Amino acid sequence: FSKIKLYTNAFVRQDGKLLLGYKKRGFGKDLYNGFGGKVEPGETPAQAALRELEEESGIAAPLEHCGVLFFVLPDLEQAFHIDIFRAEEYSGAITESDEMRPQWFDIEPAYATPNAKPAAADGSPKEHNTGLPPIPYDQMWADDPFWLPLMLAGRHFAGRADFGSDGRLQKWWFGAKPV
Ligand code: 6U4
Ligand code: NA
Ligand code: NA
Repeated sequence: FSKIKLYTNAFVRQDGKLLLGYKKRGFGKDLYNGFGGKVEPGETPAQAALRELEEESGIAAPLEHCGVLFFVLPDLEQAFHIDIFRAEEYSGAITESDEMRPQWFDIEPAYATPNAKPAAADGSPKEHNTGLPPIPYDQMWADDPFWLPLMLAGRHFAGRADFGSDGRLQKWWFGAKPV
């Protein structure tokens, strides 16, 4: 590949819940994700992250940079560099946009680990404090379970994911910076 396209993705959490958006059109349609998009010419990634968050969810937040992801797709002369941002507070009214339908999910620590299916000792589903659904990893990009738990744990992280022509993850690496 010859080009690196810059994107952003922003995640807002508050009181044990995480705000995601259901993507209604375009790239990643029908998947839940943070709010973000292309970094436009003349913008820094931090500026783009604030703009995209506002455009797609209606809110403003004190975003902090917390990670970098690098995606490689087959048959494309480009790779995607995504700066990930997080915030623990926001202002404004959460508003559905043409592109995203915002929805809160429960950040239950046990659910924040991929493949963990928390259950009480008697096998019944674990109760959530918020009454919200758990993070919908099965309706998110395939790489998300590898790094979202790092973000939720407050770590700084980086990773690379290579997707095959079947749309599945072929090869990946994700890691957190030492604390
Ligand atoms: P336009 O063309 O302006 O509507 P724009 O909003 O700039 O698009 P969009 O919505 O295509 O960009 O952005 C894609 C979003 O998806 C970015 O936030 C990055 C994110 N993304 C892309 N690949 C991803 C992946 N494999 N895992 C992930 N997020 C990904 O978690
Ligand atoms: Na977008
Ligand atoms: Na955009």
